[in-house]
Amino acid sequence: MDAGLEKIFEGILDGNANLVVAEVQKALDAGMGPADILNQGMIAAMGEVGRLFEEGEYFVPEMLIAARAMQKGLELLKPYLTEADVQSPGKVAIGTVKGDLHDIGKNLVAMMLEGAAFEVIDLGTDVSPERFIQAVNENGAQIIAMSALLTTTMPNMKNTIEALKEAGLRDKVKVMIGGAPVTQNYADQIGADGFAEDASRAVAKARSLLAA
Ligand code: B1M
Repeated sequence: MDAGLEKIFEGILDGNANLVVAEVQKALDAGMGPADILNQGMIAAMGEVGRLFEEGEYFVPEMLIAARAMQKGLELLKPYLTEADVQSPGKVAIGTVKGDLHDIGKNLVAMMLEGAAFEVIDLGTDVSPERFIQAVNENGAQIIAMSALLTTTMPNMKNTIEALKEAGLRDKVKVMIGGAPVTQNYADQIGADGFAEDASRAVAKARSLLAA
């Protein structure tokens, strides 16, 4: 791995936000592509954090400070992931489903959607089906985008789709889902309109859902 990327990777593992910000800036100044910094440095590091947690070497506090360091790096990267002068393809309400507090992946998807000129309503984490419904009724969201990182919270994606049906809104809005444990198969099972494996595919999926 490139030495700068290695420092970003290690900085996230150590939860050293200052180091991550400094090294992301250095990498950008050196002309490295933002997608490489993101994928090879930052997302790879969060994968390693997950592995260390599974092996009992990291506990929740270590995961938390690693996540904070990642968020700081992402803030710096955000403007570099934006496409200029593109007309808005539509409005997306995004949130992590009820019971789930993981927001790095969700923030990344929101960031990439904004970068592609979508109007994004970020509902945050622990979002109830009722809150998603409100975003359709009151904010005119055309896509509901749900993220889940826990197998125990994935059923709340299905619950939200059921709630949209009960509210008579299912035909008025597209539903897109994603998150580490989520699969295309699960999306088909619960009747979601789309699934995306990562943030850049999420942008392509959102575009195609609105074009359909
Ligand atoms: Co948590 N956690 N965590 N955690 N955490 C996982 C998810 C876990 C897999 C770790 C592990 O065991 N290896 C595990 C879940 C196991 C399971 O469900 N089977 C786990 C657990 C168990 C827990 C707790 C229960 C721990 C505890 O308290 N005992 C607890 C739950 C709290 C809760 O939510 N109620 C918990 C807490 C936390 C922290 C708060 C400490 C922290 C989150 C901080 C934050 O988000 N602000 C945290 C973290 C950091 C992780 C890991 C290490 C990293 C997640 C991450 O940010 N990845 C994670 C391990 C792992 O995933 N390897 C883990 C980087 C991010 C960029 O990827 O979110 O997958 P990801 O997003 C990707 C794609 O999935 C996709 O795009 C992104 C990439 O481009 N994507 C979408 C995401 N959403 C999308 C939506 C779309 C489309 C694509 O369309 C709408």
